Amino acid sequence: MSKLGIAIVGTGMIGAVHRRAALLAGAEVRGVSASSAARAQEAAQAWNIAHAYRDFDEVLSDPQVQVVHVCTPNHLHRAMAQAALEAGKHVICEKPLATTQADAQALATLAKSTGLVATVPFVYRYHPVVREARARIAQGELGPLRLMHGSYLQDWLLDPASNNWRVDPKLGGASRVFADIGSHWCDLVEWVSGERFAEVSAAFETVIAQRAVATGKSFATPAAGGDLQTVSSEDVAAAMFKTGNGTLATLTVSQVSAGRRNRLWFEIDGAKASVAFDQEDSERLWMGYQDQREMTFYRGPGAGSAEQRRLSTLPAGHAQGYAQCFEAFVADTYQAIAAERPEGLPTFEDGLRSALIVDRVIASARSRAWTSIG
Ligand code: SOE
Repeated sequence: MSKLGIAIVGTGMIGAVHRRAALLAGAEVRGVSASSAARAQEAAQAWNIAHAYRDFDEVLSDPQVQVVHVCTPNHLHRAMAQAALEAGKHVICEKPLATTQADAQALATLAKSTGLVATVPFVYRYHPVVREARARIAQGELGPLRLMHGSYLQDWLLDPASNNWRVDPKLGGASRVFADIGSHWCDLVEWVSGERFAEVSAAFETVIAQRAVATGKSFATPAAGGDLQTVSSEDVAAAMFKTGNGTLATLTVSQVSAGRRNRLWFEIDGAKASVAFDQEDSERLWMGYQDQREMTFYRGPGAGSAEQRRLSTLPAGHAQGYAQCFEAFVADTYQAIAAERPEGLPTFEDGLRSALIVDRVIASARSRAWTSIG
């Protein structure tokens, strides 16, 4: 069978993650495209890829490319994903799918009408113990849910000298911390709990009013003493949700919490048991009971739900993490192209759901009122 031909568009940190996952899933990386031909050349050399595309149009007209991986800044997602689908290519588009709900809706509608595979990397769904939590909740092990809570905290924007294209609403969208990482938490908690948020009350704060002007590189810290830029996107956010079942949920999100590098944490409390997951300690799942028992489920292929075992590609005790999640997500996307139906694959429909939540969170933060999610 011939290899699936793919192109990577965007050469920042996440483009490199896509490239590695694509190679491991057996694809042939036909070429790479970037903001300039020179940058594409640089990446092609660093990644050992034969071809650097002149521009995005050359990607679209390459008949060997069946899948386009859109790894560019957020404001480019809509136009690129749309053009790729219209050119008959399957698409993996980085999250957020688009910077507005209307654009995400247009993409989801287009993807559906073409029948092409179109996915969004909500990759934390691919932690094996997250699948375990989902299976246990679905089987009723927690009983009716009483409360959901958690946070997603990072510190890479704590230093006022640090900056990134995500900080600029023209490139990143109207929301920064919520759309960038709060979106992951909401996707994960809705998917694991099986409940959907129906209303929200949210608040945003920009706690660092000015930052050094951003460089073109992902996650780079500019040299101190340069020009300053006024910040309008939020550094921290708090949100209260109520699900359609009436379950209350609270979420705290930050990119300025010292020592918290990528701490996505959630706890779901039910009438019979509670379950908690910490992305930075992702080999285990905690469960607690009222009769003074606690249980730790360790990731591994030898026990637990079918999906937990399927995604445990290494033996227990041989730590898996973010990279394996990404690899499993990309492999499942390619499986879907081969007409399989892998469980829990996040599609443009999930990207649209996320865009709706982000839109409502922004509306609530602006109006200071409980807002329906619909
Ligand atoms: C930066 O905040 C970032 O790379 C996000 O954009 C990712 O989606 C998240 O997985 C890790 O942090």
